[in-house]
Amino acid sequence: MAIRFVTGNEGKVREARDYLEGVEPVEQIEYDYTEVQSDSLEEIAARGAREAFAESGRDEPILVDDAGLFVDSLGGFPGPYSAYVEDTVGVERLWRLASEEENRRAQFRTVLAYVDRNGTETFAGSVAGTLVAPRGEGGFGYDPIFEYNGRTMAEMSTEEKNAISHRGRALAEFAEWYAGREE
Ligand code: ITT
Ligand code: NA
Repeated sequence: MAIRFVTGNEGKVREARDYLEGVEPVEQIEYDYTEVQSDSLEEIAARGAREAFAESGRDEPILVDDAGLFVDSLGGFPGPYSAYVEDTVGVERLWRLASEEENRRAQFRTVLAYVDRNGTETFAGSVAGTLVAPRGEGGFGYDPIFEYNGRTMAEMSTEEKNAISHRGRALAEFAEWYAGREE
């Protein structure tokens, strides 16, 4: 059964489709679930997915992805507030702020929440990298300033990014569980 991915972010959909090709079709739907004020990506994703599943009144599985960039020198900021910070401050200015610190380490983290009639499952993925001045045209969001093994995530194809990214790792966990689940 097609998985309905609740997100307004085309980049997330592209990555999920690329990863889950041959597993299950991914359909993007827009639903404005309540984004609870929480420091926990897990809680935000799980509550959003449950709400979307219940509100839809349909027996079709729902997937939600809540992600963030956690900058070491900024005490994990912007973390769960990454979308808000991208919209207000912007990626370039966040880089300038981080560049004033000697420690340029950061993590991307994501939690995928999957809900169907049997309940909720969550899958987390993270990747550590280094913040750099923006480079590359691919990816989305903070990808141009996040370097992993010499390349920014915006310098990688979708497949290359999925092979090492937070989302790719969470999708791998999800796909493994999904293949073995009992319906
Ligand atoms: P939805 O909530 O509609 O899924 P969103 O873009 O608002 O989309 P989040 O709430 O998860 O997503 O916000 C995460 C923020 O981190 C947002 O600014 C994204 O652009 C950014 N982000 C998430 N995953 C990323 C990735 O793989 N690479 C770069 N930036 C990413
Ligand atoms: Na969001």
